[in-house]
Amino acid sequence: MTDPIRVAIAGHGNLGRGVEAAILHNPDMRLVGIYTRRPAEQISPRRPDTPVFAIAELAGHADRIDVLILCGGSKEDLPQQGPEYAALFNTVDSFDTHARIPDYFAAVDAPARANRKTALISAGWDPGMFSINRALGEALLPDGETHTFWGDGLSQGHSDAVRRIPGVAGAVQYTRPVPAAMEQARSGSRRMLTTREKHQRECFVVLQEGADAEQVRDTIVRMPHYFADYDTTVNFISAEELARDHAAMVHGGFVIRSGNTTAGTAQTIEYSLKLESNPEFTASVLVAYARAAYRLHCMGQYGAKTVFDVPPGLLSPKSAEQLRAEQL
Ligand code: API
Repeated sequence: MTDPIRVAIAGHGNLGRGVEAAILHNPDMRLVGIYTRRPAEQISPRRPDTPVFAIAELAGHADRIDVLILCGGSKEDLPQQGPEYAALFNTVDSFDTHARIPDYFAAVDAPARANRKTALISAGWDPGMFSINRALGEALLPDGETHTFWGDGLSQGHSDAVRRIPGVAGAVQYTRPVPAAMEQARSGSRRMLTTREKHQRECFVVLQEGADAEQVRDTIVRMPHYFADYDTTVNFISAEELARDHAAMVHGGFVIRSGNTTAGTAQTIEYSLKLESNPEFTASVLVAYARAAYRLHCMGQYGAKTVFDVPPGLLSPKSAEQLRAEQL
């Protein structure tokens, strides 16, 4: 067997912990370090022999790491870390602010290319697996309509965005699909549904002492990209309630493409996910893409890449021959 791919984690929140778990299922990869902003003694790795470092040490460790998985949030961490680390490492991240992906791609592409690194951005399930299924659906059934639904579930991205608001001590956000809209999409309807028609958003927020609840509510509901286009409810709760009632991070959803190949001949494609842990599943996707990013790098394909640029065979630990024999 060839040497394992040396993977490191930058950021040890829910996603970072999920990546640790996912690597344990992939014997061709080895976790060589967890890099964190928190004091190292506060981190207890799943495997006690996993080294923990201060994130500032990353820059000096470029020759020890084949792929760095960036596990920070899209609102504030990745816009800074993505371009910075793409100059030093092959990277994989789950940047998920859809409207900003083109700018983020450009910001990561330049340093990655200049330093002959491969940076796989916006992997996960949406963006990620759902994006692939949207593109596939449209390519296979050009005469049709695509519907994406999320939830009922806890969005990591939206929860992170609320937690960054000054005055917020803790928060979760649930994405609630509107049943009537879901029904309509599932019935094969070709009518375009608006953002507001399809989902509602519900936040549970713990305030810091002295914080102004109305101001926090206002900042949430007006936040562009995250909440402004939706009907959003904000509930204020205690830290105890947050810990007691909102620890499960279930999520999921589906992408449907309904189309016609000839008039009167309807075809439907559906891809759906039911996730008991949103971050653990996202982490599993990131780890498969870490393998692919490393292989692309070995093939001399540098710069920023997205899930659209990765042949599916590169995600699998199996060889092309094995895949042809077993899964074609
Ligand atoms: C939502 C979806 C979730 C996508 C999954 C992932 C996350 O509104 O619930 O943040 O959990 N956009 N990007």
